[in-house]
Amino acid sequence: MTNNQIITIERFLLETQPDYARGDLTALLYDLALGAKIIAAQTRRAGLLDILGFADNVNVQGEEQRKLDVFADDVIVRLNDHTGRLCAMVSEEREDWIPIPAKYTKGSYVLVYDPLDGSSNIDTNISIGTIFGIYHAVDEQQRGRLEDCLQPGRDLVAAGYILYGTSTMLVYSAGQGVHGFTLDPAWGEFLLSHEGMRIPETPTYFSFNHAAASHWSEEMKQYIDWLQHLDEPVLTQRYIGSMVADFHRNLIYGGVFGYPSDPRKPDGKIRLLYEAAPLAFIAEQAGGYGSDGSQSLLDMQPTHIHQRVPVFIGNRYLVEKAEAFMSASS
Ligand code: AFP
Repeated sequence: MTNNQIITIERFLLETQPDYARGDLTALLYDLALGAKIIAAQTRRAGLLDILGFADNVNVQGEEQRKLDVFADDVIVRLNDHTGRLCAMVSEEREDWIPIPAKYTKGSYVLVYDPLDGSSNIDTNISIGTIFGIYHAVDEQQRGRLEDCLQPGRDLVAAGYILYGTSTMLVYSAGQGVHGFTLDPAWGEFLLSHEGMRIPETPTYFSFNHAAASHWSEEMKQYIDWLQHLDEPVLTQRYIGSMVADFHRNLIYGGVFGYPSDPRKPDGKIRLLYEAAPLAFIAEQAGGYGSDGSQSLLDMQPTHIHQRVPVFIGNRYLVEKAEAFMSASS
């Protein structure tokens, strides 16, 4: 931990990033931290401002878009489209990938993000989050193309999430461990609070939406039964319905979060590019693992920016056990 030192995210990034990453990548992460502060401030006021309720449009997933989703998406684009650090972006809220306007210098990174995951929880005051992943452009000479956006999680340069909970936390990894920062609302600074995060070897939770149980495959039901009957350790069940919050709790206490496929949702619900892959990257950096039930989420080549994928993520042995059960169905 921090030895009682007060370390801001800015100082941590400047001092811990390797030399090659101290330019654009560090600045990009710092801009995302600024975006987190702006979104957190608006989230905190959601009950006060006329910000609750639905925007007029429906997003590409066919879901009703909450106004706060639109706000968060807009903040991230406006913070990043003109900095000369990115050549493309992908947002859950936009049908197509986002090119950098021709009037701005283009950079060599690609930002993929879900601006506000778990947004159906906003009006009940439950934790929500932002998820992001950062890639290098496939070809830095080009101006940004779809293929720069469609990269497997294994090629992520950095990934992270912001949790808007009882406090606001930013958790990220640039491939050298996972580090967490808590926003001090009085100072407006993210302070290092969780250095070198690791999933505890002994898990505590499993997190699945059991409302779908009657639609699960036999193998899936057997896996849940196995989780429910573990003796050592005995696991307990927690499910928020806001993946960042579920993932974060299981990162701190150990466990497995899953959103499997079923006949109604053959590919599950979670999006590969800007939800599953970034969280799988964090999980691996913290000693855990993310899988679609048969392979690492990080090894999957996305074919579509909004592709969905079944997800099992958390302690490695719990996720590998899911793979073992699921392999019986193939
Ligand atoms: P929303 O952003 O529409 O609230 O969806 C959030 C989410 O993709 C993910 O954060 C949750 O884990 C999952 O959906 C919950 O879905 P169910 O309500 O079907 O369990």
